[in-house]
Amino acid sequence: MTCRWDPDHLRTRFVQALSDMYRAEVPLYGHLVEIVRSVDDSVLASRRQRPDGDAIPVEQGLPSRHRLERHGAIRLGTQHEMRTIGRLFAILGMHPVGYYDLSQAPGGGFPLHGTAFRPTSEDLLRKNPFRVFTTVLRPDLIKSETVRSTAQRILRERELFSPELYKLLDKFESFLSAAPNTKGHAPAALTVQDADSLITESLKIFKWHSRSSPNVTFDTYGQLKAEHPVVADIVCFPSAHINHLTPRTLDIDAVQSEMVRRGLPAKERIEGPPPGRSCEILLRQTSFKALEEPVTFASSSPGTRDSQVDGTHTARFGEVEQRGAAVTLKGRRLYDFLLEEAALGAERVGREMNGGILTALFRERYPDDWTTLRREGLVFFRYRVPSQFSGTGPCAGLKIDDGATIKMETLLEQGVVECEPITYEDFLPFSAAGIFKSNLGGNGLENMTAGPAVSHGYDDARKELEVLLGQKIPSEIDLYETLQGASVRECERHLGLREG
Ligand code: OOG
Ligand code: NI
Repeated sequence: MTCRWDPDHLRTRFVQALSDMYRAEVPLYGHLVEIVRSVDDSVLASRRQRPDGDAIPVEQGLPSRHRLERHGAIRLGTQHEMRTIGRLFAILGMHPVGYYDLSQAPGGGFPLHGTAFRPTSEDLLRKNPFRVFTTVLRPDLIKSETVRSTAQRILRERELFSPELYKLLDKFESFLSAAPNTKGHAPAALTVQDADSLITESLKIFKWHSRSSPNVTFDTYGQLKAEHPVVADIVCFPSAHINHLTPRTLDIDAVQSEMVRRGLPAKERIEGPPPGRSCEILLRQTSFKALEEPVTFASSSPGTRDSQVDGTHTARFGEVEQRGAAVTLKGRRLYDFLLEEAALGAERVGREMNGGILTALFRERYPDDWTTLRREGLVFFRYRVPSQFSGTGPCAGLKIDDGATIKMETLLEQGVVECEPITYEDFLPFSAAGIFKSNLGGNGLENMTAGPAVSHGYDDARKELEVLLGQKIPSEIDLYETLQGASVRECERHLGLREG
């Protein structure tokens, strides 16, 4: 049977399969999902309304957008692995957006480049916003030369992808390039079986193996871990195990308390903006900490009869996120500045950054009503003309906020245009470093606190990842800017201000 070509449908199937696999592998994650559902049900019951359209079912038979997991994370070892993952994710409608420089985290950085593979258009995000925070090893940042060459040798011998997967990537890609205008109908060559196999073969890449790669002994694991736990995690296993999945919640503070109440090993603090704001911005995240799981390693003396050693590895956890509005560059700089101030304040009094300092700083410095956030250009908005005003424009040929003739503020005051904040769909480097830190533990990572998001060398590092990937990585802020701009143009058209 031929199959309907639909990356969104494939992405949804992929997330569901990944979620089922992860829940079976890490039962505690299933527990977290239950907590999120019960918290969200209570929030919805008390609000008696639907959150930004998210609780509306996407398609019959599919779970609502809100119920779908929002993101997962993987850590890769080589350029080949990164490029091949890029090919797979493109078929699922996910493309690299944003660069996260994880090498600059104060108190101990990570030898990693980071980006998020995600849907880029509003339409595709609405259908299923799933994204994967993807990091790749930067061997040049591994300090020990011996560890660097050992890591590179092991990775050269690793094959993450099955021969079937390579064939399927070729097949889907040739369909994509050969028949871009088939309006959803694949040529006979692309079958339902192909789509099923793509999911099955993909899951193999992200599956957990409780056995190290055959060429990794217990001692080698120890050496790599002593250099940096993330190096051991990336290099020593035969798969790129998914290390967490993350549902979105409507009340992350309630999820955090519930995790503690039920005895889950919750992370100490919620990453991101402080609690208690009326206007949620960016992203708040927390997790239960990674589990220590049994792993079998090859012994250091191959050839002996008992050539296996039982050990453990700590990598996999469960996370939860609460999303707010996307902020402009100005809004982001203010956020970064206040986070840094809070970290410095905490340092001065010799404590870890705690919620109190951050809350106080934000209360004082970060506006907390939508009108001020909009007027000060701190948050991105989507503008629209309510249907009763559509086509009523008296001033054909004019543009909003251009030449000061028609002000968006005036249109908003008159109710001719409405607006709503655009949801932030990306990640935060401070928060990501905090998540990494609490899930890798040990080895000099303890002192890590927040630091500047845009570090020295940020542009060079981003370019390095672009070369490695073989494609440009758009900035997330540019994408929101484009989205906001397109909504303003659309308003102009509806009001008859512009041709088109
Ligand atoms: C990725 C950690 C970052 C997030 O949500 O910020 C992350 C990892 O642990 O590999 O997922
Ligand atoms: Ni995450």
